[in-house]
Amino acid sequence: NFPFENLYIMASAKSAGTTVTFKGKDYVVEELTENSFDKPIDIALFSAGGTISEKFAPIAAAKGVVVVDNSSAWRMNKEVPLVVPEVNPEDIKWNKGIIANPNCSTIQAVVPLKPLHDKYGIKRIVYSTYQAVSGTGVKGIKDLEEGLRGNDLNQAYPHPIAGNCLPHIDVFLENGYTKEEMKMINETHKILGDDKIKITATTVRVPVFDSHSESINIELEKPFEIEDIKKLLAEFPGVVLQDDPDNNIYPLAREAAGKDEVFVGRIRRDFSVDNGINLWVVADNIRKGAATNTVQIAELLIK
Ligand code: 3JN
Repeated sequence: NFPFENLYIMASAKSAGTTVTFKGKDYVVEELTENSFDKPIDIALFSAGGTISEKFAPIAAAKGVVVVDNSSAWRMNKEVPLVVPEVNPEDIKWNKGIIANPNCSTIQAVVPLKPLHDKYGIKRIVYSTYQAVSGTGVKGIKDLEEGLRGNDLNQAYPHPIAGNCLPHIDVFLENGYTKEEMKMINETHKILGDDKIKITATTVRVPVFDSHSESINIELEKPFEIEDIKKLLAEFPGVVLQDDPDNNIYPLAREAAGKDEVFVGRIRRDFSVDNGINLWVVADNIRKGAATNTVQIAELLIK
């Protein structure tokens, strides 16, 4: 239900001429060129990879368009706000024409972390992710579909994904981490506006089609009561508490798929440290992890 007068769909020359139907109307896909933003466009939602964003976001911004960009190209740029609307909506005010949408794994993590950081102060975070193949795109989905039929394609990943867990998302860096792990660490610091938080991450691809799941271990500065944490999370916008282990209720990837919220459960004390807590956090990586968050940013811009 996003309000608009005109909608233009742009893509590479390969897709130009095809049609996209939105709200009962057909739109012909146009080729994206340097002149595309000469039209009276207020907001552009970019999701065509970092190379396209690097080139075309500044062109659009120079013409008065506000770009909401889903790639990692601009996320850590000091001139570009990195926004999750439930967490740091105020940061959109200092945009200079480009606003970055965080990585899917970061978005769903920072939503429940925000109220904890505000009330108790976060000292350290340990992220362990269980990420769906849809995060890789069509090839990832095909590898899992075919792999489940006993036919390992290995087109998206260096190893079979069916029946496996691959501790390898995006490329390996010199420090031994993957780029996905470093995205989670760096983006969390920027969104929460606090570089002092100690963070480590292990990101893992699992044979799940939709929704990323995350185990988040947190050390807080101040003591807390578990019931207060549950209440705080239940009341936070965008969070749905699913925490009733006696009735086998906890967040699940298949249930989160197709939904816009972040689901949180298995909330329990980490007895191994002072003020430690564990959360299990699940969200649709394509919705809240990408599209929903982008549209929420555009809605904030209109407001
Ligand atoms: O693998 C996932 O689950 C998330 C993938 C994200 C991704 C894939 C290719 C390029 C990104 C991202 O959003 O960080 C990028 C990128 O723009 O760097």
